[in-house]
Amino acid sequence: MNQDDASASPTYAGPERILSGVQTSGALHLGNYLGALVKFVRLQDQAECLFFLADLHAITAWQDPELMVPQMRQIAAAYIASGVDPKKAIIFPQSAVHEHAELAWIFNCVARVGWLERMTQFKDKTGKDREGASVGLYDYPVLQAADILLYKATHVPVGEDQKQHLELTRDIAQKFNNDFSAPGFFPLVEPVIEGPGARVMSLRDGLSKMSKSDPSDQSRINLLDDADAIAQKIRRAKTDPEPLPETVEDLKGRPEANNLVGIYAALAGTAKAQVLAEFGGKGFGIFKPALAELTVHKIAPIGEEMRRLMNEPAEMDRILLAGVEKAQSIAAPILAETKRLVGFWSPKRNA
Ligand code: AQP
Repeated sequence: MNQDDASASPTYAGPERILSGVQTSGALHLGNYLGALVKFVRLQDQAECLFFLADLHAITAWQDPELMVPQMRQIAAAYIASGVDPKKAIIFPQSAVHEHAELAWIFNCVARVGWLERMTQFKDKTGKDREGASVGLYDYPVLQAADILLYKATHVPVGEDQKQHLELTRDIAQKFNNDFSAPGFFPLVEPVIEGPGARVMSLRDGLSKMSKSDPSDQSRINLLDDADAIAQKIRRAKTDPEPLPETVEDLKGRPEANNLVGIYAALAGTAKAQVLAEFGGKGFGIFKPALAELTVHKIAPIGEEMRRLMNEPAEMDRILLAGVEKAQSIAAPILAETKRLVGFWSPKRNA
């Protein structure tokens, strides 16, 4: 990343800052790892990074109160076990920084209902039960905009499914800047979405996203799966009867093959074409064991390290508390300035 990347917002003159988060709504899977966590690790050396634990987002669907803290610590453990270094990046639970919810309310009054009506993730997640969904689930992308703009983040590493939400964040920033005559106050955020891990699909259906909420555990590789479970899920992954093609073009119309080749490429840090140069013409009887070996090699140690960290809650909480303090020191002045622009009373200013 270089300074030119910030040119998406020509009048924003602040520093580059990277922010992302993962919902604390269940065990993380390979899609979260490849779509988000590996990018966190890469980006932590390039700019100031904030990686939060999205517990306010998690409660848009029912969460057992007893499990909220263990689930949050589990996601923090996943960040650290994947290579996020708390000395380099700020890691914190979203709900511990109250400014997120406060800015979200202001943005609720900036965003338009028509914008939210177009969000496809809400439609995908609610299906036919729109009436029974929480208002929070509908409003989720506005809270996401607040998460990002509270820190004036310029870049957000996410999977492809979040692209539309980031466009909404840009719309909110632009409308706020215009409405309150504050050009460049909020930056126009850039998504960081690239590579074969940007959209990992279910192991049972190459047309559906790998997801925590899929009722079938066989559809995903969890970061806490042990080596045997990982190998077994890959062995049982849905495929077609043809051998792998020689070219990426020929993966079209073969969603399961395309997904497995994409997973291999993402884990190996290479391109699909490279994978096909090695495995093109070979059957899944050869490819699946190679993929299983690579996945076990990359993922099983992360699960082991997560288990170790989850057994050290005091150490985890020390990291999280330090993260909250750092996050709040950035967020509080930005929220105060936002409130001043909106015209709210402040004891310091209006005395
Ligand atoms: N299948 C995926 N492929 C690539 N990236 C993915 N992400 C999620 N699924 C995939 C990315 O992981 C980050 C954290 O996601 P999240 O947990 O905050 O929300 P989500 O996108 O709703 O994740 P899930 O697993 O699909 O959860 P449920 O089932 O609860 O909806 C994001 O960067 C996301 O892009």
